[in-house]
Parts: sequence; C-alpha cells; structure tokens
Amino acid sequence: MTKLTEMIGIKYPLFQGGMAWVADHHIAAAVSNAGGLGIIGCGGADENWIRTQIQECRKLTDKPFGVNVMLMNPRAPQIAEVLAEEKVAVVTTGAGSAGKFIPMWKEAGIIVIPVVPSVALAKKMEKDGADAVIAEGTESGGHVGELTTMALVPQVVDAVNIPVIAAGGIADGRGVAASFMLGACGVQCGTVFCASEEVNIHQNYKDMIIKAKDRSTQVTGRSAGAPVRQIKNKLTKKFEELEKRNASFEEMESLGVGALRKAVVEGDIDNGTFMAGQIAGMINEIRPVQAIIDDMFAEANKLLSGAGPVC
Ligand code: TUI
Repeated sequence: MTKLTEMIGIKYPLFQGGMAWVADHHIAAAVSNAGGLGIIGCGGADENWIRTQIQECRKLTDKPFGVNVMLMNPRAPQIAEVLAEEKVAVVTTGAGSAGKFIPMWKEAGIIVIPVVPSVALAKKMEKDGADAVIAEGTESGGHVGELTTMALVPQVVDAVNIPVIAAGGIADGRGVAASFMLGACGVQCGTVFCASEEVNIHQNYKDMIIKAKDRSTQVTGRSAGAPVRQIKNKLTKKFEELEKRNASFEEMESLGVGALRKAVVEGDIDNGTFMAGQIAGMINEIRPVQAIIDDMFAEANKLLSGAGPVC
C-alpha cells in the first residue's frame, strides 16, 4: 500500500503508460484486472474513438482505469470534455501543460496526474491542482524530455508535496524498488507491456522489443523540438540524415506522419516508428500481464523488505 494505491483504489502502485496507438482498451483492461492501473492512450485519435474505447474497457473490467491525453493532439480540448462527461477514474497527460483542463476534470471528480519532464512543470502542475505527477525520464519510449529518471525523480520528490510516480527505464522489481528508494510512491511502465500477450499490436513490434539490446533505441527529432525515442531501423537513419542537415520541424514531421501506425498496425520494420524505452534490452520474452506485474512486485517486496518505510 502506498499513497497512490489508496488514492486510486488499486492493488499495485503501477500504471501502464498510455502509449499512442498501442494502449487500447485490451491492454488497459488487462492491467487493471491484474491490479495495476491500465491507461488508454488517446495519441492523435479523436473524441469518438476515445469514447468507444472507454465504453469497451468498462465491459472488460470493473476496476479503475485511466486515459492519457497527448496534449499536442489538436483535438485535445474536445477529448478533455469527453473525459469529463464519461467521468473516467484517472486522467494522465503528456507532451504539454495540462493546466487549462484541470479545473474541468477536478469538477467531474477525476484524479488528474500529468507527466512531467522537469521540476518546473511539476511545481506548476501542483499549483494548478494536480493530484500527483509522473516524473518521466529520458529512458522512456516515445516523446521524451532530457533528464534521466535517476536525476529527475528525487528532484521532483523534493520540489512538490503531492505523490510522485517514477517512469522511464522500469521493467522489473529492481526498477520498482529503486524508484521507491528515490522517493516515488509508484511506477509507470510502458515498454514491458508492449511485450505482453494481451497487447493488441503487430507481432513484429513485439519481436523488435524482444530482439532489442541496451543500445538499440535512439532519440530522433531533438533538433526539431520533437524528441522521440524509438528502436533503430531504416527510418531512424533517414531521421538522422535530416537532422544532420538541420531540416525543419515540418520536414521531420512529414517523415514521421503515419509511421507509428505503420509500426503498430502493419508491423512495417523499415518504415515504422517502433517507440520503446532503453529498458527494451532487458525484456526477452512475451508474458501475460498478470505474471509481469505479480513478479515485479514480488521481487520489489523482497528487495525492499528491511528497507523500512519508504513512502
Ligand atoms: O507523451 C509522452 N510520450 C509520448 S506521446 C507520443 S505520441 C507522438 N507521436 C508522434 C510524435 C510525437 C508524439 C508518444 N510518446 N510522454 C509524456 C511526456 N511528456 N514526456 C515528456 C513530456 C513533456 C514534455 C514537455 C511534458 C510537458 C512538456 O512541457 C512543455 C511545456 O509546455 O511546458
């Protein structure tokens, strides 16, 4: 039990990252049924898709689940309203500042937990009324900040009085235990759930994660202000060439458009964006969600026994 499990009413202090295109109602319901908090990722989808996903998820689980809003999505305001109408248990946000939506979500009784890549944004989110923050290190897959989990989490813990959840580079009990030692009250994991039986993605995506080694991911698009960590392939080579000649955000964007769908839906090994965190190198098999989570916390509890109260 931590402040987080009490706040949300879940068994394990674990969130599944709301990964665009990857995190639909199947994986969200599986994680919630296994005792964590499953999260549906809106990515670039529209409000009709998300409403259906919420309804389908409710058919598969009676446990709390969340929805992640990617704030770069031009339809974020419409999605924000649907989430308030549907009164989902938890909203997480990414890739921007959630401030203007927080009052509406709080009024609907929703627990609001933004992802933050910095102390400054964590403090702003606390001031704007967030219930907790997810401090996400650059080890993560997808859209990333600059600080590592090891450096970011304790600095955010010191800066705010709300619970902090650690994310980035966590996929087993050692990562969970380390996060607690840094002062976090819970963890968010993404990549490990891309290697689960229940996740609804192309087999090639799962295979890419299983085959990945420690140095298999890279961040593209930093120079254009759109840093995304993904598994190296022919597409990342093309991104590299564009970056070398200081291509514009628009050029980078046009190469990236549709590439996540190509990875998740088509399994296009050469032209897809296979977003994954640095911890992919440690993930070597496809496993059921329940086993992933149970083993993670059995190991963490063993490591932390005798460590005294940590959160
Ligand atoms: O959002 C994520 N990860 C994501 S979103 C995504 S969808 C996408 N698809 C194609 C291109 C780009 C994105 C894939 N992965 N993680 C949470 C996160 N948020 N990481 C970093 C941030 C962040 C960055 C800056 C949050 C706030 C922020 O603040 C800027 C500001 O306005 O202060």
